[in-house]
Amino acid sequence: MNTEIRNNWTLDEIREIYFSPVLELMNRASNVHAKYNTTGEVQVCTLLSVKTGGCSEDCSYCPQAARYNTGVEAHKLMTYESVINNALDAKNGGSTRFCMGAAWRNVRDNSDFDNVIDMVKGVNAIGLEVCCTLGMLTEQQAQRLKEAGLYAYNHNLDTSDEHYGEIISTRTYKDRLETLDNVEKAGLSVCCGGIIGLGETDDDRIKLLHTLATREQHPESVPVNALVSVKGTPLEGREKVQVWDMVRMIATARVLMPKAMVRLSAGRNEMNYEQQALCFLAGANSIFTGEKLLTTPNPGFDADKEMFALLGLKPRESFKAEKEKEVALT
Ligand code: SAM
Ligand code: DTB
Ligand code: SF4
Repeated sequence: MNTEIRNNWTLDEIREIYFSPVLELMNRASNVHAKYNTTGEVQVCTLLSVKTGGCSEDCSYCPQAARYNTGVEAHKLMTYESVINNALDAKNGGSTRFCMGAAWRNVRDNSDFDNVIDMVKGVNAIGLEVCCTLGMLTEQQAQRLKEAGLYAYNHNLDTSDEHYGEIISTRTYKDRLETLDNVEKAGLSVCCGGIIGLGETDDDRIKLLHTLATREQHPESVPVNALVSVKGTPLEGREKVQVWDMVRMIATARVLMPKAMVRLSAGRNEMNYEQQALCFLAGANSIFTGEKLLTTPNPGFDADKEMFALLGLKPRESFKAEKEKEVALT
């Protein structure tokens, strides 16, 4: 089996992988995972919404868009102290990556951004890998985040270019791709994935994976989210994503992007341990833990500790990729 790292996948090749019988697909993904990564090792990340609600965008899945009545109130940016306290709790709970999210369309060069820069410095000083997801960015803003010690930037493409307009009208796919380029130019790791359950076809999922897997550099991490269908959003009442769809998406991502951290992201609250185990077998090696994602419920540290013990999973240490690079150079 050919398991070299490739950036020239064709849509047909991806279709063949995606549509293969699910157990064969899982087996293939497991083999790729074992070749490139430490199986059974899972990165534990914590999310914190540092600026919640009141967003001007119209992302139809999002409880934080100001135009939908979802019950999520708009808040100001959190204080430095409370962010640092949350980061310390996350570290004590076993997290190694801390991701700060803001309900912004894009970053502006104002005092809020100055404060986020300080938060990045503070969380970095605690020894956590720091990630931010703040909306669209210029190259200069990405550079400032990098200088402050940011490790990764999350910016999802969500779905295919073709389906994007059905989900969001206030920005384009091209806008998202530009931010990803700016993030890369600043030397930050890219965290980029999508959501399933948005009414997309299998081909939309395949096209999203194609866009990610044919980037010159595969994203360092690829979050696979199942839609959390929130009351008041246009996607309220959507059918729950089937676990086999998650498995297919995760396994295909693993085969295409062998070294990426494939993150079993939103949707875990509706999954039992057995279903999550299938996702780990399919090559997922990262989760968000803590009782909340940004605004919706998520399994807490204790439930995840129990699952780790039950499945024999081990949390991945922080900055592991960097440490391995250093060892290789000495
Ligand atoms: N405002 C920034 C942006 O849109 O890039 C950052 C925060 S935004 C909430 C981060 C990501 O969360 C979105 O790109 C989307 O992929 C995911 N997300 C938001 N609402 C979701 C939901 N209801 N279900 C699953 N994923 C969701
Ligand atoms: C990602 O791909 N999923 C996370 C993180 N990146 C920022 C966010 C999920 C949000 C789910 C809805 C909510 O909690 O508001
Ligand atoms: Fe705003 Fe981000 Fe939510 Fe879209 S996903 S409405 S940009 S917070």
